[in-house]
Amino acid sequence: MTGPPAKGFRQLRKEKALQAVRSEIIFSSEQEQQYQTDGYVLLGQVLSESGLTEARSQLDRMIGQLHPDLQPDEIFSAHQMEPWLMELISAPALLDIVEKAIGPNIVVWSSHLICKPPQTGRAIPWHQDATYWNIAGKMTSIWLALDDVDDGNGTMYVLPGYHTGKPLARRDRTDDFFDEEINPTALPKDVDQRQIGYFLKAGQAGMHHVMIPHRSPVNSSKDRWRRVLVVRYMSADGDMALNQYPDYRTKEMFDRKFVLVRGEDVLGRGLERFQSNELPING
Ligand SMILES: O=C(O)CCC(=O)C(=O)O
Repeated sequence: MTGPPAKGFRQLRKEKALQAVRSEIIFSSEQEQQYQTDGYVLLGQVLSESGLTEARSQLDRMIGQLHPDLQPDEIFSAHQMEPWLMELISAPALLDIVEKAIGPNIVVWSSHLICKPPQTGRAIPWHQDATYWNIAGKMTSIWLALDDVDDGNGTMYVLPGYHTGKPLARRDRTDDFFDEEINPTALPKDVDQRQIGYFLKAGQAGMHHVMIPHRSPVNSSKDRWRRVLVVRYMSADGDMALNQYPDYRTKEMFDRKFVLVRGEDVLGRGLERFQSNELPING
């Protein structure tokens, strides 16, 4: 049983005059510079009020359908089966920002809904994404809060300026979810002072570089969820690396699909193309 088919924002838009991603997000040259220098940048309010309400309700439906063996922080690449998510992550206003980071030919490489329930939401140790993924090429992640997030409910922390050097030394962990972490001796001694927390309101987002060290604590709050969508975008000429993920509803494995959401399939790989229909409501 997987429940009724999910609708896309496209269909919901017709029904409810919905525009999920605000078309007037500003991404200034100072923000672009900050991304280059620090390896992350905050983007302000990305979702419209109606977009946030709709995304939360879709996500709650999905969490209700979650396979009992999976945790709510293990919903991988659900945009491949959830049209609303595919449309959200390919909204032109978001891609305009992603383009500043990785160029004009953009593939959705994966997405991850990392939802931490109150009291039980897990920590993620310091790590650099690229060292896990066996990829090469320009890549960036949009981190979108669907709840207000802070230290208490397990937000993310980044270590600015550490995305340009060699990968930091790692050590093994005995944990299925995260089997490696940056060795604490490779982090600066004053990491607690240097780290920057994403203390965001629901609907706000940040963008982080694939090599920036980052982590998140447990959700220690009594009753606040931490629901976050992370989307990984890669330049269409990148080295993409095959992978499989469990379907969040059935645990059946499916192949990661590389979806071209802007620009050209420059290496002629036969990438599937998806074009968002999201336009301003009055457009
Ligand atoms: O959101 C988090 O808790 C961590 C996110 C993360 O590890 C990532 O975006 O790569």
